Amino acid sequence: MASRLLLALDETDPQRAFSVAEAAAPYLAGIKVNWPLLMHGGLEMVGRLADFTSVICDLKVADIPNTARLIAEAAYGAGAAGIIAHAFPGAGSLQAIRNVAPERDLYAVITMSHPGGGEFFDIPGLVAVAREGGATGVVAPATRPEDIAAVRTAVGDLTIISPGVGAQGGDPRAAVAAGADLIIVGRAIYQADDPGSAARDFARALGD
Ligand code: BMP
Repeated sequence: MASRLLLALDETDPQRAFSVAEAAAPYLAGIKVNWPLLMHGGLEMVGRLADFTSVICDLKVADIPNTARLIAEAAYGAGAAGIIAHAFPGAGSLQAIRNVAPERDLYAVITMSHPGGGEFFDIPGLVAVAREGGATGVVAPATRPEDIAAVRTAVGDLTIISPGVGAQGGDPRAAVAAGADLIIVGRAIYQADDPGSAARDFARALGD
């Protein structure tokens, strides 16, 4: 069975990021990189990490369509298999990203995992934007499985990726039971004494 685990590689030391990626890669469906690593290691990190597994650029793009397109050209051009964008700027901004690389992935954030992170997010409305904008998947919080279930009902068969497991306290199995396809884990893996075994344990707990 394929892994359901995505590593959120928010490690800020590029060398350490590579060693974590190498150790964890056999247990992963992919690596998600966010601003902290990209700001320290540069966009070239994407292509280098893609040697281990597929890389999703979590840029949380939230801009007008033209700027969203320019960001997407840079990230897909660097080798990203997917990009994460906010849904709230609307379907036009998502479509601008999608049009850059229609064969790759685009994930839209529907609601967020931190305390209060659901306050200003309208789940059915943002799922409709994600679908109209051509998203291939959505982001929904493992800290609130009831929100994942609501997203699953609205989103049909799009992929749901769920952060909030480990350091934020979400239960990975409850998230999968509620409808998540892939679970995102960051600190609980890259800050572990042995990131390879931590990744293996999460992957196994998810049934892999
Ligand atoms: P950690 O497992 O260390 O809490 O990391 C979670 C990762 O998922 C971080 O990169 C964070 O920015 C991201 N994330 C999140 O935690 N909640 C959301 O709602 C959306 C995210 O992208």
